[in-house]
Amino acid sequence: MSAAGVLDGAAVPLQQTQADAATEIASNALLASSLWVNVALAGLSALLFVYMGRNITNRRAKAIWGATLMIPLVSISSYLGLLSGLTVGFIQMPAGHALAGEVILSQWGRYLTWALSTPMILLALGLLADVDIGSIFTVIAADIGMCITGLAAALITSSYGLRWAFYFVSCAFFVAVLYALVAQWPDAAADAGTSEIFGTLRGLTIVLWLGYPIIWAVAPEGLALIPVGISSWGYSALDVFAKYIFAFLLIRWVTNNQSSIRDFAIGGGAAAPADD
Ligand code: RET
Repeated sequence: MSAAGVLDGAAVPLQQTQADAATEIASNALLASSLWVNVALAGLSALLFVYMGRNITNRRAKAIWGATLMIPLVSISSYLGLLSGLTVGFIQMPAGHALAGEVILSQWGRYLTWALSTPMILLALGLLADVDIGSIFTVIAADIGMCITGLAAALITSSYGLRWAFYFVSCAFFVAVLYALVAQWPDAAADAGTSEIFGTLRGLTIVLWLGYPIIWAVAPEGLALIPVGISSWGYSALDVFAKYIFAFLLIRWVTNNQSSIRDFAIGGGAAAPADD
C-alpha cells in the first residue's frame, strides 16, 4: 500500500512504522511546510528570548522569562516529533464517523506536547498577575486535563460517541481555564499593577485558544470537513501567535518593566517592588 493511499482513505494495516508516517508527511507539501515553519520559528524565538533575557535580575521576572522560554523549546521538540513520525499515527475511524473504516493520519503528539507547553503559558501569566499558588496549580491541573482528554478524543478507535464524549470533557476543563482567565486572574493582575500587559496577553490567549477546539471539530479527527494539511496549518498558524508572539510580547514587557514587577520575597510571600 503506497503512503499516498493512506490519506485517500484506503484501508491500510493499523501498525505503520515511524518511517511510513514520516514519508507520508514528507510527501505532503502542505503538511510538511506547516511543521517545518514552526521548527524554524521556534528555534529563532528561543535564541531571541535567551538574548532578550540576558540582563534580568528581578527573580519574579526571571521566573516569568524561564517559563516563557520553555514555550519555544517544547515547541521544537513537539514539531520534530511530528516530522520524524514518532508522535504521528494512522488511526482507523470507528462506525458513525464521516470517514468510518478509513484510516487518517493523526498528529496525536500535538495534544501530548500541549500538556507541557500550555502549563508554561499559564504559569507565566499567573506569575505576571501574581496569582496565588493554589489558583495557578488548579488552573494548570485543569489545563493538563484538557490536553490529555483531547489526546484521548483523538486516539479512540472503538467508539465514535466516546471520541466526542472525551472532546466535551476536554471542553469542560477548558471552561475552567477560561473562567480563571476571565473572572479571577484580572483582579490579581490589578493588585500587582500588571493589568495592562496582562489584559493584552489574556485577550490574545482567550481568542487564540478558542481556535484549537474549533479546528479539532472540523479536522479529520472530528467531523472531517477539512483535510489534515489544512488542519495542521490551522494549528501551526495559531501556534505562531499563541506561542511565539505571545512570548515575545511578554518577555519584551518583562525586560522593560523589571522595576515595576513585584519581586519574590526571600523565603516565600510577596515582597515590595525591586528597586532596579
Ligand atoms: C482540544 C480538543 C478537545 C477540546 C479542546 C481542545 C483544546 C485545545 C487547546 C489547545 C491550546 C494549545 C496551545 C498550544 C501551545 O503550545 C484538545 C483541541 C477544548 C485550547 C495554546
